[in-house]
Parts: sequence; structure tokens; C-alpha cells
Amino acid sequence: QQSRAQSVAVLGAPFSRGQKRRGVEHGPKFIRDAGLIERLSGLDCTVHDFGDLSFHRLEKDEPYMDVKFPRTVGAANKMLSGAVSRAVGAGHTLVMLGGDHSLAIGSVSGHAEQCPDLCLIWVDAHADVNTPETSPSGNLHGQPVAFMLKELQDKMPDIPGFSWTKPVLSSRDLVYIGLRDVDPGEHHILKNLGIQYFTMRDIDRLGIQRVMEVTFDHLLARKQRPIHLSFDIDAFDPSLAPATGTPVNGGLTYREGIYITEEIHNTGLLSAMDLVEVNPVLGVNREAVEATASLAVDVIASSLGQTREGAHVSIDEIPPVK
Ligand code: 6HN
Ligand code: MN
Ligand code: MN
Ligand code: MN
Repeated sequence: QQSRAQSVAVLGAPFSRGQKRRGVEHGPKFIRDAGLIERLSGLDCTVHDFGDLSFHRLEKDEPYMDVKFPRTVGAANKMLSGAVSRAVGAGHTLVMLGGDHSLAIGSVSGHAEQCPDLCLIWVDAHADVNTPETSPSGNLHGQPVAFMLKELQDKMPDIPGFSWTKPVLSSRDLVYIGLRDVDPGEHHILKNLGIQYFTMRDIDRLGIQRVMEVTFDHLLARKQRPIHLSFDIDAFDPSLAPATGTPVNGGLTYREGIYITEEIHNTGLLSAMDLVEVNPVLGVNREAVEATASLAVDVIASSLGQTREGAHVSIDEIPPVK
């Protein structure tokens, strides 16, 4: 076997307590069943499937303020953070399969333990930067970025289950792509902290190519550093990704989504990624579920080097006529 360019670790996180709708914990199984491991094995990388984490159920987990299941979400993310840190420390490019988006707390934190200078690209219809005070729902999948940002720490209460977290990012280390459903408190935070973000309207105006150029200028111009990609499948238009908990009309086209991940691969700096919020229970039929899971596989494969142009690694010359 030829030597592969990179080593990829796949880690499932079947977890759903960061939001209300059951089913998103089956995301890892459906993404695997859509052929993830086979697809990645065909790329220029070795694949290690680390299986799924098993999270513990907590008997008593009363809300704190409005925050739902704080101890359960905190403990799951602590476990995930350790697993991600070990995988990245062992030299793998980490792929975390969610599960809901609260899991980014653990994934980014574990990644940052190994790569303190990482930057974050958040592809999502939502900004997920509510604090417990601004959250309209109390769901932690709408709040993960607030745990990460240094500038927000004086706005974060001591939530039970989260004493282990520490903020690992500054507002200039983060770019959002695909936003179209931002809560008032979140909008204030984006503006107030001067966070770089591209709404769907910005993509309409600038085109996705320019959006990616400005994204990399913003994050990488001063120095090259590891990238964490957190990809919420609801960034796509619901016609492409119907099986998800908080769909919003007017999302990314297939080509925009894949262009984003191709460009991230081309930087050579992708170090870890999340693919979250695939909820197989919410598809209206089997086709809807399979389309969403298969889209997730396309996003991951193209982040790791699958190209629309095709690959030339396995063929040395045009076969001569026999
Ligand atoms: N997600 N902004 C809403 C909330 O409840 O805070 C929706 C969050 C959605 C979170 O899609 O990962
Ligand atoms: Mn999200
Ligand atoms: Mn979302
Ligand atoms: Mn490559």
C-alpha cells in the first residue's frame, strides 16, 4: 500500500440533550450507513473508525436558570473533549459525527488542548452564540460558541456540569458562513464583538468564492494555523437536508456547500471537523433521511480531499491498447 497523506479518525457522538427533539443521537449510525468509511478510504488518507462514545444518563438533571440538561450536556462534552484531544494528539485529523451542536463545546475544547492557536469556521443557519440569558429556548445547542469566546466570559454564569470548560477563542478567530436565523441577543454579540460573518444575503451579494477568500484572509493572513470546521447540516437548504431539527428556508445550495469544504481542504490546514444535527427521525420518508445522510458524507469527503475534478492518485498512465 502507498503511504497516505493524512490519517483520519472518525468518532461518533450519539447525543441529543442539547435540544428537544429525540432522534439526532442516531446521526452517527445513519451517516456511517450512508457509506462514510468506504468513501473516505477511497481518498488519499488512512481511516481509523473509533466507533461511538457512550454517554451516561444522569438521573436528576434539573434546569439551571432556563438551561436544559446542563449536567448531562456538560458531562458528555467533557468526555468528548478528552477523546478529541487524544485523537488529535495522536496525529489524526478528527471527524466528529453528531449528535446535536452542543457537542462543539467538547470538540473544539479538545482540539484546542492540542492546538491552542486554532481558528474556527462555523457553517450554520444559526450563530449558536446565545448565552443562558439571551437564549430564547434554553437549549444548549444554541449556545456552544458562547462557552468558547473569551470576550463573553463575564456574561456566562457558572452552569452546573461546565466547571471544566475554559474559553479558547477570541472573536477574531471565528468566521460564520450561512447565517439566516439569528436571535436578537446573538445579533448584538456578533456586532458588538466585531465577529466576521457571512449571512445567506452576503453569499447572494458576494458569491461563495469571494466569501471563502475573505474568510481565509481574516483567519490566516497573519499566520497559517489549524482550522476547526463545525458544519451544521441545517446550513443547507431544507430541500437538500430535510432531516434536521431546526430547518430554515433559503440555505446553501449543494454547490456552495461543497465549494466551502473544497476550499477548506485546499488550505491543507483542516485539523478537526464536526458534522452535526442530522436527525433521521425527522425525515418525512426514507428518501429524505438518506438524502440528508448522504449529503453529510459528501461534506465530510470533500473536506478531506474528494474533488469534483476527479483524482489521479491511482493511475500512472493511460492504459495502452493490448
Ligand atoms: N442549532 N437560536 C435558536 C436557539 O434555540 O438558540 C436555535 C438554535 C439552533 C441550534 O441549529 O445547532
Ligand atoms: Mn448549529
Ligand atoms: Mn443550525
Ligand atoms: Mn489533497
